[in-house]
Amino acid sequence: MASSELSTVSRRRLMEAFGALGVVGAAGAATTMLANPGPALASTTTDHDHSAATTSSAADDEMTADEMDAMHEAGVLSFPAETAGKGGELLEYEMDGDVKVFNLTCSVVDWEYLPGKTVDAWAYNGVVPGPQIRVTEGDTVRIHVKNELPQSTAVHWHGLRVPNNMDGVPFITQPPIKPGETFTYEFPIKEGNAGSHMYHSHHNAADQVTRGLLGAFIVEEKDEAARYDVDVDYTMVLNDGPIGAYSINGKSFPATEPVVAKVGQKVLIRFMNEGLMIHPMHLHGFPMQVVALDGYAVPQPYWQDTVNIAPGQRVDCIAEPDEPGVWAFHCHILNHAESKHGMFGMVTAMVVEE
Ligand SMILES: [Cu+2]
Repeated sequence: MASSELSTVSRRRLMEAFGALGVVGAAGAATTMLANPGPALASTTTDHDHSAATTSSAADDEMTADEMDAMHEAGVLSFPAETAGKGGELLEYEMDGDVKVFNLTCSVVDWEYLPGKTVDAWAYNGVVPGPQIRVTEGDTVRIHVKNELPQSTAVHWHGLRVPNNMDGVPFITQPPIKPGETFTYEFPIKEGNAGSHMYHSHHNAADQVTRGLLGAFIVEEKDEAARYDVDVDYTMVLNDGPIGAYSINGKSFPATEPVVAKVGQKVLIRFMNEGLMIHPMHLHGFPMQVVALDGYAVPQPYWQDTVNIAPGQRVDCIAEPDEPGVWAFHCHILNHAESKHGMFGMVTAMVVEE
């Protein structure tokens, strides 16, 4: 399903759900929202850029309850708000003999993380997160990394068991990839290294990664019977920093994408934290079974409704929704998710249909 199609369909479903719940307070609001979806609403009725959201001001303190409610409502009703650009789509490759050949170009792009709000993101192939690399144990990959940034860079394959000289750390395992240069990584994907991994800059990384040089690198088991048996396979890359302060897959609420599932389905969430802070992700409605940490199956899966993901960690969880509805799904460090102006940042929803 194309992303724009998903976004449109989900907005209609959400409006139906909100209507059924009596959430739409102002008379005719639902009709208005449907006629004038997301972006215009979000940019004209309220300011969802909460980069400094945790600070209070006299103006905030003077807000009436109705004014505050109106800002909260406008944010929710514009979800999922449309923005340009979608990261994390599968990266295509070409075969050279038995080798899967990928191309990544690092450059600075205008990235719209909220309707009408853009930031100079540092991106792989123009998107945040970078495109998802998905391969199989036993493959050999070759990845050409072209640097069009104003700084040097290098790519670390986080969680992958690569030969030392492919590890992507300037001055430890390779020279930095200078502006204008291309560096080629090539390594076999070892058996036993299946799981949810990542790739990101390992040069001036606190800056380069949080600006957007990050992506998912997923390795499937060679044995198909050993792979996850799920209906939805969703990767959720968390980040904090220049892109809207707090983001999920490169977007801030209400421009985040809902996870859509049906009652009874198994929903795999691959949490990945590329930010500088911990993010305890809380799913309303039902717990998630933690099945793997950093790509390795846990000896005994366990249930949580709030899954803490530290920087660098990946946590694979399977939820089995049993109640339909729109279920909030957010970081539970509450000032990563909500201010007086409404929800923002690290917030999305799981939309469960009958
Ligand atoms: Cu958080």
